[in-house]
Amino acid sequence: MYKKAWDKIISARHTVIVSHVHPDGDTIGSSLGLYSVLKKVGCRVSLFNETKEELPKEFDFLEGYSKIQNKLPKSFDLLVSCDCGSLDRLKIKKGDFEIINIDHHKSNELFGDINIVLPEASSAGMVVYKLLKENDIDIPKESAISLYTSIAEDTNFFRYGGVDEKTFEAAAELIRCGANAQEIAQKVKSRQSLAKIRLIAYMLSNFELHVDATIASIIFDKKILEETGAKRSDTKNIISMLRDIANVKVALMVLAQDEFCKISLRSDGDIDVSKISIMYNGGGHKGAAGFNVNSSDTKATCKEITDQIKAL
Ligand SMILES: [Mn+2]
Repeated sequence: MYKKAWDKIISARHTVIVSHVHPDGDTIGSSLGLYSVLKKVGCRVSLFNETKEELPKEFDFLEGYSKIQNKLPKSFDLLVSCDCGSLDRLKIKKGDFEIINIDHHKSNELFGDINIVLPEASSAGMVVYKLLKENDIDIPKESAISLYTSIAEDTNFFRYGGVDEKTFEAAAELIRCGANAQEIAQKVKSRQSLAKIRLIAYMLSNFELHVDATIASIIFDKKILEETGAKRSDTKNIISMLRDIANVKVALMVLAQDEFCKISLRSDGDIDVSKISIMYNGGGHKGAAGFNVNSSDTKATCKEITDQIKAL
């Protein structure tokens, strides 16, 4: 599978690497990690993301970041998706090209002609790393930086359950290839927007607790986003702070969008919150999941999901 995939990638006339909508550090880092290797060996490669305007700024130091476009090139014969569980997450329809699907979501719909889907991998970056290693490919420094970032980001800097010795072996090898752990942590974690910090301040003084303080919830209405100047991408992961409160087992964020609510769930690992997201056609993992609810009533939606968590 790894050899077949690599042969296809290396012999393609024009490859497009695609990251998922509302991109996070894993989808960007894994895409760019592969991009840098292909550039180095002289392949023709483009980068696509449907929601380019939402690219989180903290990853702007990765090679290829500024090359990500929200328009597909006129012709290409291979599409490689990184960290996408379904075609819907790419916003691309099948066409006159082959698809290699690189992912680690257990809910992956195996939409590729070749599917390299490793549910046990802690990040999509790990899957790209494995693909390169299985083919004895030298990892250039720029690629190592992107892959390390992807792995660090999706494991919340090596804190989540999926982290195992393989994760650290890969991280060690990527550092040998030129990634600098301190520099990456500084760039990703210590360049937060003021709007995001103000949103966090709002969250910390307005969250609610339920069921003997085992569930924490926060609602972000449109008004608070306007007041703080925060964008949807600024809300990413901030509810893990509520999950980190002693006694809290599950944290819930309800974010008002135009006609629906975006839900994010984080658990301490004991409760599998992906069971709730599956009911709403969403995706995710045991400790972190997200989905949309077709309602613009944030309060009612918050109650509905809190009841689902209680039932779990
Ligand atoms: Mn991921």
